[in-house]
Amino acid sequence: MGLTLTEKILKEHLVSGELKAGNEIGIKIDQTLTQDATGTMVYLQFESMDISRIKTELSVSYVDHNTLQTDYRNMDDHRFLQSAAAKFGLHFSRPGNGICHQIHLERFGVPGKTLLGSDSHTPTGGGLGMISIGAGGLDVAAAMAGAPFYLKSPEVIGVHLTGSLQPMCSAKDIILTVLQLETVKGGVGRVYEYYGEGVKSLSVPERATITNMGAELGATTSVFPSDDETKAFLRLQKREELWKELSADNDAEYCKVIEINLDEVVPMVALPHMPDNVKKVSEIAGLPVNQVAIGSCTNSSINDLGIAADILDGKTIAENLSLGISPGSRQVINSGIEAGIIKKLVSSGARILESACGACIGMGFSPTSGGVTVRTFNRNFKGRSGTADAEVYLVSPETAAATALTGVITDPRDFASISRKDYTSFIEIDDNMIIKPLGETDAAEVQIVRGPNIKPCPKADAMYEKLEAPVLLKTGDNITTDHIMPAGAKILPLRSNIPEISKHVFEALAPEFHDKAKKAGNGVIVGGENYGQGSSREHAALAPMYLGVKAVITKSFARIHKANLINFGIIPFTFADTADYDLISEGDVIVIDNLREGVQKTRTLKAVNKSNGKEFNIEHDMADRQLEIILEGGLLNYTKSRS
Ligand code: MIC
Ligand code: SF4
Repeated sequence: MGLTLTEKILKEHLVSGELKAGNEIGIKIDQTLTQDATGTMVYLQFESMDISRIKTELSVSYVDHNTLQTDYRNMDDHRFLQSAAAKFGLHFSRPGNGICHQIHLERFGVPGKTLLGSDSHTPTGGGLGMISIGAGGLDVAAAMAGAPFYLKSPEVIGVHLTGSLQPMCSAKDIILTVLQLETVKGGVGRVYEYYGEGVKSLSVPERATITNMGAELGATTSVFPSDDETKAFLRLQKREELWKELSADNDAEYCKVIEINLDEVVPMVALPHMPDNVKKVSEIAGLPVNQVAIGSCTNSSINDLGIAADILDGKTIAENLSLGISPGSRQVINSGIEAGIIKKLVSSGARILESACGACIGMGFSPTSGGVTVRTFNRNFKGRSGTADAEVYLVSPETAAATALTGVITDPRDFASISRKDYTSFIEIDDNMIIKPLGETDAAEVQIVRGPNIKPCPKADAMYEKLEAPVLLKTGDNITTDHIMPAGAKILPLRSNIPEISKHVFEALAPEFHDKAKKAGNGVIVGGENYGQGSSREHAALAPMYLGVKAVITKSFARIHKANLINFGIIPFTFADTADYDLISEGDVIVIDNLREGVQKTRTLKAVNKSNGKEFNIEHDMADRQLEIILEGGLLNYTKSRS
């Protein structure tokens, strides 16, 4: 039987385990990326591993999230990251250079390689034919130290593309269509592999839009073949020598195949407050809009901005709204200036924001109270825009631009019929904002710069013999890491300071959480399905651990968050019978008598709700390696005790 492309790349990087869906495998990681909001913890953790230099082929530290700099803290983090990169042998992408995923695609991604990133949208690299996976920071630190990355061997879903996109329809509409079919938890434990005739009609940045937002499926990653389009993209980036052809075997078997005829794809929109709450744009056309934002790591290539500019050309945006543009990289800005795209955008009334995450993560450009904002981004979780009661709609650049002109949600096909032009000939390569790694001797002299807001990463306790702890919070389904550990302009500057950031855990959902946890000294969280979806931020495990959370019991978990919980010594249990979720209320005391012995001996443990006397079974599916990690109180303790 032939192999899928995913299997081929995984096989080539396999270090341990058997490539059989569900088994734990270890893979060699060729490249890593971090961004500043997760990066400070990564390098603090790497530093505590006492390894002088990274062991990967290439690692890049980007600054793109915390660039608002309302006080000293963000820039202190940037300086820490720059000095850590110099010390440990990384490339450093300076603030202003752009968003990590866009730059990595342009300047560093290589077909057939593995990339691990401390950001959930690392799968953007799948557009180039890489296996690119998002993970918690500690896993990325371990990979930089030369350790394999461990994951459940995924099932591979085939997405068979035929036909080609019609004018005013775009790659964003393809991934929104997939999200409508598969939902935000449909991809857990799976890789989405795109293939078929339709692939040829999509450029690498269009493919990257699809693999980027594949993160919203909960998928391990998404991947495209490496073909002539990939070669052309690498040629433009003056990196053609790194190209190689890659595809699945003709007789490869997928666990399921999704058929998409691109001729039939129409403009789609994700409604508040989930990326899978998808409808056709035509179904909600006419809804008044207060704000439009174009850009982010999902849709900010030169041709994305180009089509928006061509739609807006010579016109003025509607009076009732404001339009913001966040270009993906300096390369995009510069080529946009050369191509006249930026002039068209500015003339239409657009506000050019920094080439950074910005509005996508509530770092500025927050919408009006109760406002409707239409964005080309990838997440529309409640409150993420920085305005608690805003309604965020996710669309393509075509729909966003047409909407900006009419002031109401508009099907771009009703507005005009403009085909995407190819502006890539305006691209010029300039890496002067990427600082190259120092040689070993010079690196040894570097002193790491640490501002007063940078505090050490706390460690968890080894696992207790018995657990007796109150339920600090009971949540519903699809809780995101934005709910657990919010971002935004106020909280993001605290990412290097766990004692301070922990004051904001569950702030919007349960403002009393921090005080309650502190008072109780230990605790349990009870959750529904797909608990911890979204961002890879390990702070969503680290800060609850700091507050004494010992276990999370849910109906099911999202992949990255579950791994983060284990890395920080919190046990992820699921209900053996999901109906038992109803037996528990907030404030009840849960007792697990033989916790330490139990998790080692069996996958199913008995728990008692001391408050109502009811017994129920809970399960774990930790691999042996993960069990050892959890018994020792997390990956840092585990790594230390073995070095
Ligand atoms: C996001 O899009 O949610 C983020 C902000 O990029 C996060 C990383 C973080 O929280 O720092 C992600 O996607 O992992
Ligand atoms: Fe940045 Fe938004 Fe992309 Fe996350 S999703 S990396 S916040 S642009």
